[in-house]
Amino acid sequence: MKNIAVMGHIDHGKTTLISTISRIFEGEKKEIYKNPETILRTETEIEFGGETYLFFDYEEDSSYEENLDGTEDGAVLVVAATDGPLMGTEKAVELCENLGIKIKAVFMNSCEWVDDEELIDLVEMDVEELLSEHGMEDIPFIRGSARLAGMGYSGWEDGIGKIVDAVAEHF
Ligand SMILES: Nc1nc2c(ncn2[C@@H]2O[C@H](COP(=O)(O)OP(=O)(O)OP(=O)(O)O)[C@@H](O)[C@H]2O)c(=O)[nH]1
Ligand SMILES: [Mg+2]
Repeated sequence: MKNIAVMGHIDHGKTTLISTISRIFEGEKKEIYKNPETILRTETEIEFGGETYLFFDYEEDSSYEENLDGTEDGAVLVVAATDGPLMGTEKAVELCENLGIKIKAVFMNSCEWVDDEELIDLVEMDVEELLSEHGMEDIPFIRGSARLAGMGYSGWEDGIGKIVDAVAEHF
């Protein structure tokens, strides 16, 4: 089993992406509660190419520092195309660098809100700059919409497949 942390700024769509991956790849989605009212972690286990992948995220920023230990097999960085990289994005990249977790793909989310592709180009350049400041190069960028893909809009489902492809590469 490969453990893949879904990371990024608050509200950039991490949990939505996990639900969508779960739906498209017929996974088993689970929520782990911190207390009766608060979800700590959402995860889904899927099969792809003869391997099992567990995608998971935490509900609060700080939980990543508390819960990741570097034994994870990779990460997906989620960045809302509408916002670009924010503080939580930077924290995620720093944590991956410090723990030696490889970011296997950057998912540019909420792209349905951005009509102009060139604006997404600019946001991607910001993310690339952030990654290269931390010595990370050549990470695939995938554009999409976790929400629309999750709702079954077929044009958007491809992006989700590309994330899983990128994660599965080079193991
Ligand atoms: N328009 C749009 N909204 C999205 C998309 N993906 C997620 N959202 C919305 O963005 C909000 C935050 O999504 P979450 O998946 O909860 O984000 P998160 O990163 O898990 O947030 P935290 O757990 O609080 O850090 C929700 O209202 C989602 O419905 C998308 O592709 N497009
Ligand atoms: Mg969440």
